[in-house]
Amino acid sequence: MKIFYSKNHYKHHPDFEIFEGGIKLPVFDSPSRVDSIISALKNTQWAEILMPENLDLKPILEVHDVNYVTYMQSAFNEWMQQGGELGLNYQSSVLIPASFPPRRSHKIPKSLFGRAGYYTIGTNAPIVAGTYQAAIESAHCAVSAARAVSDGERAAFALCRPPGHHAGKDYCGGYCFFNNAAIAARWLSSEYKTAILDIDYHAGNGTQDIFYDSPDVLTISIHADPINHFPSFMGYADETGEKAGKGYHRNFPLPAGTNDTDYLNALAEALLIIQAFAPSVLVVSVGMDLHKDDPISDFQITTNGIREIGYYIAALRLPVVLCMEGGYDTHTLGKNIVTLLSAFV
Ligand code: SP5
Ligand code: ZN
Repeated sequence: MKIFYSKNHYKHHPDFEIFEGGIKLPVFDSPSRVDSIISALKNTQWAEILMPENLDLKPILEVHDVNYVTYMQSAFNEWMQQGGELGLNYQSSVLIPASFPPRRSHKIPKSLFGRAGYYTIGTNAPIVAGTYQAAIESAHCAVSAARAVSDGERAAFALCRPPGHHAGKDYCGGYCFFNNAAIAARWLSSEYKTAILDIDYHAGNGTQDIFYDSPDVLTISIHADPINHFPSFMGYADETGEKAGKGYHRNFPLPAGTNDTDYLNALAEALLIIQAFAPSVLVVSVGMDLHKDDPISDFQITTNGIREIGYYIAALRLPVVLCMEGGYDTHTLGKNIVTLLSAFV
């Protein structure tokens, strides 16, 4: 299986993120996550590890607002200048906004801090010097995997870091900057009927948002109930799309303690909806934070459950583009990814 991955992911390495109460924690989305996956893949007989193609901004701008992309490109340099003026030790700092727009506001301020708030949904998407480059190459991994599948591969894996599914058309959040899976799906959808299945522990709010009024790409997310978990404001069962997209989005919020059987029942229901849509290609947002050992998950999914999830998805007999999202237990992450991908080999 072709695996697309860029070493430049490590250039995105903020030291901390901010949790509720202003608590600074070491980032969960650490570069070592990718090391865990790469070393597990290298121990298989089937992983062919490749660099992504350089596809410039074009496929990214098919999904993201040009002013948001421009903000992402310049934000850290602006922060270095302004942080300097404020007397901060900017070399070791990260850009995290502190003010966010009120409901109904669509004003985009000129100040860096105003724009940072406008283009960000929370304090868990810190920007450092290499964030933009890493995020661009992460998106290129997704499009490269899409192209491999378009060229006839049964499945390809985009080892994206930073992840993507919390990023919307014009916002970052939840460790995500560009929505890799949405970019791959939009790229594929010009030629193929495309569906996205999101199995990350968190609701794929960015993906939901991007395709919410579109009947072209069916989007389905299975996740922890947002009533208790990030991203809190989207991912509820009654959100099914709007306008022409009505009926083309579905959410499956699941309770704390969800085990393999519970999860596979929800997945089977989701897969029936995908079969009824009859896509010719499937993009999967692969978050391994659904595993029982993940530090920010309260599901009870085992590695055997993850194997079954792979078999269930593979049984659709569709070409599949798998994009890495979350998953923060570096001890099990590599093994779980290899277990899932094995279903497609
Ligand atoms: C891609 C992905 O998996 N992003 C996940 C982002 C989760 N961010 C956590 C936000 C912090 C919420 N506070 C949790 C309190 C836990 N007791
Ligand atoms: Zn997640």
